[in-house]
Amino acid sequence: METSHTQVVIIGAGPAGLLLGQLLLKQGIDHVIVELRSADYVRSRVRAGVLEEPTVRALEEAGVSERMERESLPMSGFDLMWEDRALHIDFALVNKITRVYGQTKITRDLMDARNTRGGITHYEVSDTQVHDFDTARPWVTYEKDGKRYRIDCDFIAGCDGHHGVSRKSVPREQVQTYKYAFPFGWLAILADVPPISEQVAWINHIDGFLMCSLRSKTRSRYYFQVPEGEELKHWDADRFWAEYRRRLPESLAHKLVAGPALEMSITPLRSSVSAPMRFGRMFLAGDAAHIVPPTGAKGLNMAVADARRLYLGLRQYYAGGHDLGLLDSYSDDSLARVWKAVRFSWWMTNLTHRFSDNPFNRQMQLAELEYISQSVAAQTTIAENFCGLN
Ligand code: RFL
Repeated sequence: METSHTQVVIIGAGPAGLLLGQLLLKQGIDHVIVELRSADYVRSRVRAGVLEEPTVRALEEAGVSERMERESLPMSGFDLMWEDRALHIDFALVNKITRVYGQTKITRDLMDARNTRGGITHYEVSDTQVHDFDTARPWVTYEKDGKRYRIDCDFIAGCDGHHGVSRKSVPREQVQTYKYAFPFGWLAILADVPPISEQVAWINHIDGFLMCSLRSKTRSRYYFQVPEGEELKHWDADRFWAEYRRRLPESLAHKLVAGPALEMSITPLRSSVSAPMRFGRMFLAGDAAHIVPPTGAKGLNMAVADARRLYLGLRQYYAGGHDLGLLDSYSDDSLARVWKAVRFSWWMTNLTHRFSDNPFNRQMQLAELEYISQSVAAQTTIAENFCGLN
């Protein structure tokens, strides 16, 4: 087995791992990323697209904001629609804006910057294992091209997503996982058609939620609610457009431009939080520690916030005195923020989706939407949560 040493091993080259790597590179902290998939696969994965202000700032700090500043679209609010009603939630209420910029582009910007600076990433590894993370000398092993490798390190950053190996390697009695599964999912389409509107819209339709989103002025991302267990093989682009148009409010339906699907997927809506987020010398960040339904546009932003907090802890440690202060508080501080984002995502999902045939539930939603439309305080709360809490 070939053995090497570094300061930090990052498992996973998603946004959390790549951003952490980029911040460590800038700080001159030695590290290696190991990634299950190929570079091409990681580069082309389609997912999130709304960036909160702290995420924009973190990308600036990492030195990867140039293209984002040029190509992202400012999002100064969003539309909440139900029946024949439309309410604009204006982020000016909290004096903030967010930005629309695809996760695919962030990934590409981070990978390009990493290549330029000569950061080491081992793609297409298999059988990643974490060892002795409860001691001061953790190590990671993996296989690549039929050969086994060992990397000794000071810290392990588990940035390997919801199905990764880091969290699963922790003895069961040391981790508590809080889970909630919504009884539905989202069917998504990505298409090179002009968006219905530059305002992202969350629409409560009696037959189920739909969202109009966008990635640029020429690329649209649309979703609607489908029952739990729905299979992608039953859907093609034509069927998607027909159902989407049927659920759209009249004011938007006539603007819908259909086109071939670049990508279609079904995402189950779930929340899961694992606590703590630190196990000795191994730290979990991003989806490895928590997932949320995409309704609140939080998943990517939470991954970025964790990665930055972990970076601050590692920077303090390597600043000279091996001070563990910020690393010791990483889990508690992160979870305090995580739970608020989980709550907001859960609440937005409850407000906008069809849950049952019981008409009482719909009346509760309509009453809440009516209240929000009349209350600046309620709209401010939504804007404050959407733009990101610390
Ligand atoms: P990622 O992006 O899942 O990256 C984890 C990386 O770890 C790798 N990996 C391993 N590497 C080495 N060894 C192993 N054993 C490994 N196991 C896994 C994986 O290949 C991968 O490259 O986690 P990260 O970095 O924490 O980033 C989180 C975000 O990607 C995620 O929260 C969001 O994309 C969630 N999400 C959305 N969030 C939003 O805010 N808005 C959205 O519209 C939105 N849409 C989505 C989404 C997530 C989706 N997935 C995961 C089902 C749509 C989809 C389809």
